[in-house]
Amino acid sequence: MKTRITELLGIETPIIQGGMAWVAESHLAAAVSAAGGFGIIGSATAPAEVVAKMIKEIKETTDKPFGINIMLMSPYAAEVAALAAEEKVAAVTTGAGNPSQYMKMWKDANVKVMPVVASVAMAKLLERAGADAIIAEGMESGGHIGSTTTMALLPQVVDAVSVPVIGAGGIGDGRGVAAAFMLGAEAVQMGTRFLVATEAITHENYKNKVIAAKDIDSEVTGLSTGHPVRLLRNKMTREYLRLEKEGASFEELEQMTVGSLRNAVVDGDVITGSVMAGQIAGMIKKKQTCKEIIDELMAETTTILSSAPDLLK
Ligand code: TUI
Repeated sequence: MKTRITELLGIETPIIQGGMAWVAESHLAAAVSAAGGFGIIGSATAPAEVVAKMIKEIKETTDKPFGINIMLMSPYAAEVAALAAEEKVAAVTTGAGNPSQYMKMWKDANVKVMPVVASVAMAKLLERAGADAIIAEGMESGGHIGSTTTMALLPQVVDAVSVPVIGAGGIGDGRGVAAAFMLGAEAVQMGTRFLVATEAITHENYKNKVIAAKDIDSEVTGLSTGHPVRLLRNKMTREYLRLEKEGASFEELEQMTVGSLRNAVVDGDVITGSVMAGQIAGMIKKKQTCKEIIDELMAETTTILSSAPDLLK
């Protein structure tokens, strides 16, 4: 498939891996890029030196293009943003905020900029600021989310901007990829499907919890504090939601989750840790390599798109 996004990034398949905190390190990103997609290092709250090491590792593994996700709430966002420009990575994606202040630095270094947005207003603002593409992420996603679904958000963002749009949130297989294309997307970004990839360093307990999840097994915490986060239900989410209902303060709630994502991803604590995952977790049944995932997605997508005219018969 050839779209403005595959051309912009120099990739073979329009599949971008989400920049998942703690999960999206060099092994996963390299495997996705090597398989023809676009791998992304999720810098999350890591300092620049840690991200620099991951960039070095990925460059030693593959010559294919890859990107860096910058989580704008990180205390290290500015130094990682500068590192992305110095290293001239193919593209940066940003999340959880407005990256306008870094835009000139990235453009000057010829780094493509693809901010994640959860609203039309932010998409328009960032197109004006120079974004090369927009990632429209619906609330079906895992982690930090907005409040609109992919089905509703994606076509509205496509109508509002002229740069190419990438659909994200709730896409788990080729049916979801084809649907995103029908809504006007020129690529998709997927996180949850890659959480369980063979190459992902995600702890086996975490992978097994995603595989065991059913359709209704995610919860959204933090709605009362303005920081909504989607995770799979466990002891931590039950306790968090109970405290939230009782009117606990932001600080008290924050205290509960400090280090909890690392505890789940790295140490496998899926009981009191944060098991971030999207609503399509219920569709994920097995662990596969990134190449198997990408090949399967593209085979399903092309079958669906080429049989679409049958619907008119
Ligand atoms: O960023 C994400 N997903 C994430 S970041 C993350 S790390 C984290 N860890 C613990 C607690 C909270 C976060 C886990 N998952 N997705 C991209 C995304 N960006 N979704 C929504 C947005 C967004 C929201 C508001 C983008 C821009 C925005 O603008 C608000 C403003 O006016 O600045």
